[in-house]
Amino acid sequence: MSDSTSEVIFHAYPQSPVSEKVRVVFGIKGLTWRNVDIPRLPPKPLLTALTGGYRRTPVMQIGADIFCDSQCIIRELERRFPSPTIMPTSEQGLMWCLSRWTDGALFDQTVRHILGSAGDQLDKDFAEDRGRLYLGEDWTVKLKQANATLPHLASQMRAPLSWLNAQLSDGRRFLLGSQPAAIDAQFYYVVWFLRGRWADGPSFLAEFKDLVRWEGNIQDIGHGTAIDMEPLDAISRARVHEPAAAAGVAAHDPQDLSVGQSITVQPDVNGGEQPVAGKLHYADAETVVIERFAEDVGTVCVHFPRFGYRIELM
Ligand SMILES: N[C@@H](CCC(=O)N[C@@H](CS)C(=O)NCC(=O)O)C(=O)O
Repeated sequence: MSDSTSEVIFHAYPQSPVSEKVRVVFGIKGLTWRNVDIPRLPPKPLLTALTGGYRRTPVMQIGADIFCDSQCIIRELERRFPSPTIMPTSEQGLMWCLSRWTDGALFDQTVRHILGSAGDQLDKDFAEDRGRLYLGEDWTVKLKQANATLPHLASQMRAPLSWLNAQLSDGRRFLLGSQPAAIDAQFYYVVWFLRGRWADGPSFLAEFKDLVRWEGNIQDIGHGTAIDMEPLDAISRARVHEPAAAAGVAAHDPQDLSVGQSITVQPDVNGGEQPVAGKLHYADAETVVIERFAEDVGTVCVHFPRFGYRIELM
């Protein structure tokens, strides 16, 4: 078990598909981690105290460093716990590019499919929150459209599933061969979401025999070892530590950023989300880190991916 400086604290709720992706990575790496349960719906004051306003799930904390977005979380896990690797082949660059598609277009399509198929059965508050977050201001119209075009949405899902099934049809255990990789987790969570939350998911997926075998192989990996933690203990943990993130801006920054600038960071989509404000601490092609101070958490560094996020100068 790691000490309190390096212990991985994971803020999530069990039904969250994006969190399932990270839990699979915990499993591949055989990690012991602390699980903080967060609410499924805002407000989430004990989470946003740490992030400065970012409300999505999951968030990872290590001491006073807060990692937002599974892209950033997975990269940090690979950096801190390189063995066993989640990049077992030489195609790392291509795998990161492909994962931007699984987490972007493919995940969005799955969300539309699942929300659309649930239609009027969705809890009102949940529909309002997720509708606005994922479908935009005219979410009620988009939800009705999705509900009216479910066979089309299923056809859009069937093509990538058939490609995955073909990839696995030589009997390999995982997408890249005998070793599980990040890309397995990055596809698996979408399939997990579809199977678990779309009433027709299990019968739809039954067509893809090798894919179903692969789902079993991923489930066998497990989630590592989770030990529950109280949200207030996570906040105290941040307060008693200093952030470990390095400071600096890598060369060729397209926004000409510099350390200490006042900036905001937010997902680059129209989700109605609160930007996170603070001082720029670090930026390179993949990552941006904001430093912020608040009474309850002290000084924290909040890490975001650069891809998919918008930085604005204040
Ligand atoms: N790009 C983000 C997406 C995160 C995301 O949209 N997560 C969903 C849950 S699986 C979410 O935040 N839903 C709203 C919420 O939990 O408040 C990531 O990879 O972490």
